[in-house]
Formats: sequence, C-alpha cells, structure tokens
Amino acid sequence: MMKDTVQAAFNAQITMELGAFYSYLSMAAWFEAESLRGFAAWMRHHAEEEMVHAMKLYDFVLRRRGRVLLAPLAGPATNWDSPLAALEDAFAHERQVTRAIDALVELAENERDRAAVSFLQWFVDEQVEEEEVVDEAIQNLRRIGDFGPGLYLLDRELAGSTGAEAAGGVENEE
Ligand code: OFO
Repeated sequence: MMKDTVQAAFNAQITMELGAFYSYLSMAAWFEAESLRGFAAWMRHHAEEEMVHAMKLYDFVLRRRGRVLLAPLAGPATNWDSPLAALEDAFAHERQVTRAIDALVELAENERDRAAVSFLQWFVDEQVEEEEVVDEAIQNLRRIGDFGPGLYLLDRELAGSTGAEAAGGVENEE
C-alpha cells in the first residue's frame, strides 16, 4: 500500500510524463511540417519513451494497490522559431522532470517508503541520460549553425532511425 502523499505525488508524475509525451509529439509534428523527417522520427521516439515512463509509474501505483487518478493535460506548444529553439524547450522540460523526480525521491524517503525509493532509482539514472541526449543534440545543432547543409545532413543521418546516437551521441533505450 502507498501513503496518500506518495500516491498523489506519483499521480502528479504520471501527468508530467504524459505532458512530456504530448509536448514531444507536438515537436515531432512540427519537425514533420518543416520537412525535417529525421528530427521528427527522433523526437517521436522520445515522445514514445515518455509514454513508457508514464506507464512504469502507472503500473507501480497499481501494483501497490494505489489509485491512478489521471489529470487534464495542458495543450502543448505547436510552433518554434527553429529546430534549436524546439530542442532547447525539450531540454528545459527534461531539467524540470529531473527536479520533479528528485523531489519525489525525497518525499518517498521522508515517508519511509523504501519500495518507492528503490523503484525511483531507475528514473534518477534515466534522467542523466535524457538530459545528456538532448543536450548533445543541442550542441550539434549549435556547431552546424541550425540551418543549411549541416542541418540537412544531420536530418538525413537521423532519418529512418531513432537517431539517438547521431543527434545525441548516446543510445537511449527507454
Ligand atoms: Fe524525458 O523524462 Fe520521462 O522520466
């Protein structure tokens, strides 16, 4: 069983992960509209990973005989000034998620919920990789100037794959 405080915080985290799914899917759609299909595939892959994160939390709450209470999602942004601006938004979002996961761990520790603390360690580790992948994509975009032939080549490299290695230098499994 979970304490109400822990359950409420897990539910908030499920909403946050679903919000990330929604935002990244919106970014993927924007990349498609910009004819950057490699970036679109890469971002869509990240969106799908967020759904996996949400479902891991969802299943954990249910396994502890808790209640999953889904909340409304805010509408995502739909336009960005450039690919770099979109990725900077994604990075800011990942930083926010990292802070939220840290706060959730702290709460679980304070409530002496060892099972939750142990479960959340996966998310703590995952956030290191999530931030790293998006940050490296940003560094690559800055290096090539976010336009012209460099952008075209990077997009080609990403096309047809998840593109995690090419854009971020790290394969991101989940
Ligand atoms: Fe990209 O963050 Fe989920 O956990």
